[in-house]
Amino acid sequence: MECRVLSIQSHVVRGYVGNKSATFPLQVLGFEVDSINSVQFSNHTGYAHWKGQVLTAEELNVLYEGIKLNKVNHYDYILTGYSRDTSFLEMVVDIIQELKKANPSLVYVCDPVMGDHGAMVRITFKTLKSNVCCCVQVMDLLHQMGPETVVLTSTDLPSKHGDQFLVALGSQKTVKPDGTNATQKICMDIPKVDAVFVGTGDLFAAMLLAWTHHHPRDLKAACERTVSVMHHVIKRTINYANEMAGPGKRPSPAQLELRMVQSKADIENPAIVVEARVL
Ligand code: PLP
Ligand code: PXL
Repeated sequence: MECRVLSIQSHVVRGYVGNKSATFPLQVLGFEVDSINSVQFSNHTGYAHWKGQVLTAEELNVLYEGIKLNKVNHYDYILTGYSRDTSFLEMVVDIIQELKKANPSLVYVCDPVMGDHGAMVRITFKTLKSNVCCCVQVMDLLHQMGPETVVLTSTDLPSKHGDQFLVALGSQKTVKPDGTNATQKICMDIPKVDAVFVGTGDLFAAMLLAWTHHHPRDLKAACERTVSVMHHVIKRTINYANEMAGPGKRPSPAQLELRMVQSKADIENPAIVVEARVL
């Protein structure tokens, strides 16, 4: 069965963030990807210079109207990431509501890009993220707001393997055959890599979409595959970046662009390198 994703994210000419980070890996895994570019920039904003254009809410609506007039507005998934303004997000909400009418089983995969929010949110969130009970409560609260699956990609929880590991948590609500609810909560210790990558959050969201599609009732399996893809791509990227930078030098943003094309085989069939624990 064909599976079609509408991905509304950034486009960059050079490098891999937003749609550039999501489209290729989803296509490699067999998904049809229709992409709307919320911005078109020369490169991501972590470089010394960046230039480009921003799609307005009205322009987004025009593109959607075209899709709708041709009656091809049938999607299985919608994926959104980094967005710059409220009116654009409000238009995204309108589109999701229309798409849900066309396909009630549409799944919305939302990357809220929490790290980019204001200092107040970040301070509050940092406190919450360092306590496992708080994290579990946050995930339950998010479930109550609608999402069946919640993943916290980077917490400040201490790992039992030491400070070289990042702890990620996930929670999935499913309905059992007898009609009652079940929740699977999982925890992962991910080896840290000492560099700042950009576009990894976008790749994570795309891979979570793909692997929850293939393992719809098994968050453990979906997260293990997602995190393993991340690990292989990041390892390949840091090895290449360090080689390009030379001994003792820190790689530049250009050298740290994700090695996406080179990671095709790992995306298709990731060797599992991180095992998730069921809580
Ligand atoms: N942390 C910070 C400080 C950020 O600015 C961002 C995104 O821009 C993130 C985290 C992204 O989080 P993740 O990639 O875990 O979704
Ligand atoms: O990965 C998030 C992202 C998305 N879009 C643009 C960005 C970034 C991160 O820097 O610059 C344009």
